[in-house]
Amino acid sequence: MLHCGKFQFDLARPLVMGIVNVTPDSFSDGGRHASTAAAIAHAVQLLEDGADILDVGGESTRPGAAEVSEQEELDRVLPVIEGLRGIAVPVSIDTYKPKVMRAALDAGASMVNDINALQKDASLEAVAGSDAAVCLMHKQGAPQTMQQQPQYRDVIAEVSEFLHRRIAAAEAAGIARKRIVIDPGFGFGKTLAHNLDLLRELETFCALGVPVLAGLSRKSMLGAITGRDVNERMTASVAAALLAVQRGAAIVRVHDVRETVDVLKIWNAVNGSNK
Ligand code: YH5
Repeated sequence: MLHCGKFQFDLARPLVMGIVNVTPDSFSDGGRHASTAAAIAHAVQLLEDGADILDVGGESTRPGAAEVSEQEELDRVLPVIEGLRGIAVPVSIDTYKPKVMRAALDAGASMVNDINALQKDASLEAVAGSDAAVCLMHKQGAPQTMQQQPQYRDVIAEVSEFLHRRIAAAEAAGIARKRIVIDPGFGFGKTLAHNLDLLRELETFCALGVPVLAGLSRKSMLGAITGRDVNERMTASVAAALLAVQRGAAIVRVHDVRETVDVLKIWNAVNGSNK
């Protein structure tokens, strides 16, 4: 069971979280109508494609990406979240900034996707004071430098221990277990070998007793394996999503919602669900 504001999922079948990136406006008129409208239109398309959750983000956390100011991030995401108010699925806010979390929750978001796993007290408080769900993700290092030299004694044990501690911290802050999702954070301070270990052993994280989210879509590890550029990784991405679901993922975070939904329909059919 996952409790997400006014929404509830029984998790009888895997869920697809569609990625909605709000890119900076390239027009120089000072307005934001174009980027806001484009993001809302993309979100509506992903809904039509079968997304169960929409993850709205205003700052890229790809390796090496520049940080965005709090005001800039708010200016990007708030009009989109407001524009999606009343949509049929939960809207998730992809941010590690507590003020952006609060503003997004006030504007109607039902989930917080925090790559920093609520390690800031103000983030814990922002989520605790709502009835939203939260995704607690593992990363090693900061996005700017995390891919320089990722090192682990035992990647599975270390990520698992971290997520276990963050579940405990969230529960201690008043966030009920039924609101918590965990994520090993593919690509966030991990080599290809680490990422493959995490995917192979995903069931270890499922054993922590809360739903597991897997974000593999278009990531560099798929490029490293296939030799394909970021815009040619759809097939590899849906294969990776299916493997994650097969190993127990409850939610997959993807760009290619339509294709992933088709693949998971096959998985659902074979696994006896008729939804
Ligand atoms: C995630 O795994 N990832 S942002 C690099 C790419 C393609 C995509 C080089 N936010 C996750 O999607 N939140 C991001 O090509 C996330 N889990 C959760 N919970 C990075 C991303 C990407 C990076």
